[in-house]
Amino acid sequence: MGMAALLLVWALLHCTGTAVTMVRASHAVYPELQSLEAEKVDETSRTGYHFQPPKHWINDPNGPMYYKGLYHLFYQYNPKGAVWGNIVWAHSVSTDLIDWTALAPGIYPSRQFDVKGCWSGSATVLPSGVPVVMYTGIDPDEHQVQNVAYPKNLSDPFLREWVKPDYNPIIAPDSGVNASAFRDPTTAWYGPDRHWRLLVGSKVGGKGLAVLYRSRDFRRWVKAHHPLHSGLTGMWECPDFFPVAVHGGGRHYRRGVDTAELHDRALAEEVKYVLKVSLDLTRYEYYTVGTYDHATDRYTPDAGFRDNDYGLRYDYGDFYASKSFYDPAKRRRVLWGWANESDTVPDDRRKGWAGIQAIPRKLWLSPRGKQLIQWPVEEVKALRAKHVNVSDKVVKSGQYFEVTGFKSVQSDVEVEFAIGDLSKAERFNPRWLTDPQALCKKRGARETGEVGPFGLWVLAAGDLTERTAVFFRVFRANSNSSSSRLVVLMCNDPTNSTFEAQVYRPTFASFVNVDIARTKTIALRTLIDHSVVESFGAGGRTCILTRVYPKKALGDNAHLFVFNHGEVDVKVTRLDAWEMRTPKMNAPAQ
Ligand code: DQQ
Repeated sequence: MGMAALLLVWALLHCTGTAVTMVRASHAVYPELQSLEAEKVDETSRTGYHFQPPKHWINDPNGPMYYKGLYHLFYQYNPKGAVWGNIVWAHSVSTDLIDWTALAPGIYPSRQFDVKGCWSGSATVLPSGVPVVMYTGIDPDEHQVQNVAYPKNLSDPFLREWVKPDYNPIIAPDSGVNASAFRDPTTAWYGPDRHWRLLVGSKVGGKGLAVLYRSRDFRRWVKAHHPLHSGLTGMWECPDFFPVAVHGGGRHYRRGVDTAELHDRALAEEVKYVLKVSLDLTRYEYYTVGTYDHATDRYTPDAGFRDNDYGLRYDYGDFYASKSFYDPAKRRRVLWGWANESDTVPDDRRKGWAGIQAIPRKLWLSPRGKQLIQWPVEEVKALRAKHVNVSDKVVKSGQYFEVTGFKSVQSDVEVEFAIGDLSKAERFNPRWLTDPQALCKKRGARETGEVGPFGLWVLAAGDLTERTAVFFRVFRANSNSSSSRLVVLMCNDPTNSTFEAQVYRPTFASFVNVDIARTKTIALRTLIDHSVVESFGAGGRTCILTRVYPKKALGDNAHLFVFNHGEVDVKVTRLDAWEMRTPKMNAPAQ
């Protein structure tokens, strides 16, 4: 059963007395709850340094951009309640991606072409420097149409007011398009033929589509004869298409490339392209890296990238509807993604809020071009406060220790493990290759092994009755041969994260693309923030975000441990952990 179906069943089981229907947006809809204002905000599990508004429901990040010294983040928001509905583009600004100021919603239903909702979309900064947002409006017939909006006052760096031209919608579903599956326009790019291009997510039957449109003037858009790409994975939401620098291209490969530079021929030699889609059916995303032919408008994933449900993901946990943008101030590509709650709808009503954004991540192509790498933006380090350190500490088989002297409930932890004897790694069954999540469930943190499980218990009660495990396990792909390959599994196991029985607690996992036989070490960075555990394995090669709701491991009662349930000893070569300060998180503008 897919994740969406599971969530629906789970919602039905746990929301007795609450009418639930699935609408075409694929978010669960609770008509009688969506306009019930939060009476109070329960702070118990609220995050400290992850992006969230003071109350109510949020989902997808929209139209991120940098303009006149400010980072802008819009996001899907219900101003009236803690469940999905009444969707507007809430708007926040920041000088550093850390401290955020809340402005009034930027885009909200006001015209026929968006009267029933302003859904996801993107920003494009035109060569003239004018930013445009393109978004999906829901019209009176509940058709999904694409609209543009321009800033009212270009000299206002806050871009507070947006004007929707009368000529909207600029793209309406034609007869060949499913009008209830036609949404989430991308940032536009400019081709050598002087045409703008953009993608709209859609589907035909079971096939997901990135429908391509072209325009000379950003006003009249014409559908191309073929989509940029498609796949048999159901509806494609929130497509994202952008260039990434390749290693050895002469410039620094970690730098970002602007979509607006796509037509630059010299640069074209030095870039690959990323196509990411969000799968409505499973609520997971996947991406491929490939080549894009400007002349034919064809995108071809490179060999080795699985172009289906088993494809690579930015994040193997709770991370959806993501969107990247090019940051000209630091010449980097930055990725935003929405992390939904894993608690129940009654919990969200009681809390008065639901949803956060993951920490913005810098994203680049790995040196060999085999995957993307992500790392929390460097600005996050400015939040680091009290620091503790552990070095060269051996964790013997079956042992664990607590990292003391700091408060870990809101912290940033970097640790490196050295493995004593890799020759003892357990045999890997090739059947596991396609389903690391099932493997993690089968071999959870409590299952002892040979090399691993070892890792962190975070948001743990002092007596360990509550704990979330982030850990590694190493396997040997071919038992007796000296040429056998080692397979590293990274897992997130929240099975024991809370006493609260109703909470959804999936294990999340993926394999980590590292040559551990050579390095003999593996690194982990985990951002812990009350109800979110956001982990970056092997320098950002594998990322897993999970939401957890401890009852006991709260505030000063939340502890951090290092554990080793493998037969083989591991050594913590270094562990650095910092308490994290709370930034200004969406205080209203004065
Ligand atoms: N959320 C938006 C849609 C998008 C979906 C509606 C993805 O535009 O397809 O809130 O989470």
